[in-house]
Amino acid sequence: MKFPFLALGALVALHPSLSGSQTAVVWDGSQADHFSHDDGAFTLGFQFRATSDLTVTALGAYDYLGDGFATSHTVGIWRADGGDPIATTTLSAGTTASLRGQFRFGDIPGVTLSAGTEYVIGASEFFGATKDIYTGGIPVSAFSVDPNLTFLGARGSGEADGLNFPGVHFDPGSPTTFGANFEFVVVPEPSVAALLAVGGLAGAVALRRRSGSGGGAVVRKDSTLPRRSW
Ligand SMILES: [Ca+2]
Repeated sequence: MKFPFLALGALVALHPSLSGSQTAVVWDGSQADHFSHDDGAFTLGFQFRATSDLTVTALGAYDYLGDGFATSHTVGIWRADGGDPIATTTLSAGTTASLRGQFRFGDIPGVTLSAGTEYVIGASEFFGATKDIYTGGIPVSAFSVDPNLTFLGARGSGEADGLNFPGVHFDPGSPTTFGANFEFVVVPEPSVAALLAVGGLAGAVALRRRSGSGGGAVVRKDSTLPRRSW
């Protein structure tokens, strides 16, 4: 009865949500036009539309030079029409938060975003020539966006301390600013979840059968045993 295990393994390998988190925006740090102005503090990020149901697993903020933060940054995700953030986390000053690419990330309990819905992400406390520097003027051709979301342009707010809804919205095709980022897993399609459940169940049955034939508990078919009434 090897099929369930093989099928389960194949599904794990094929389905991205089961093989680790994906990153919303991947940028190698190149082609930035500038790094900050002499002002701040800004909350900076971008607007996007989820094209699949996504579970956000970590929120991130850009770390200039990758050498740690001068100050803590709070990162939040809102629905694009505003209101209270639906998820936030604060990344400590220094190098505590994990550096992955150009951003440092902090894990959060999974928050699910719905396919077809627009959201805004922003990270606080980006300053000009002091403290933590943001980066700007990055052409959209210089970074890639995971296919499970659509990039809808940079968002920002300033000059105010703390996490603020980034109310200024830039054209999606114009050079962008970083900013914020996030990691996620794709919520499995119901059919995939059902296949996994079937595979897991079949595997459990096979295990029980194998353990039964190997000296485990054996059910006796003994007509003399009292019948249980329900
Ligand atoms: Ca830095």
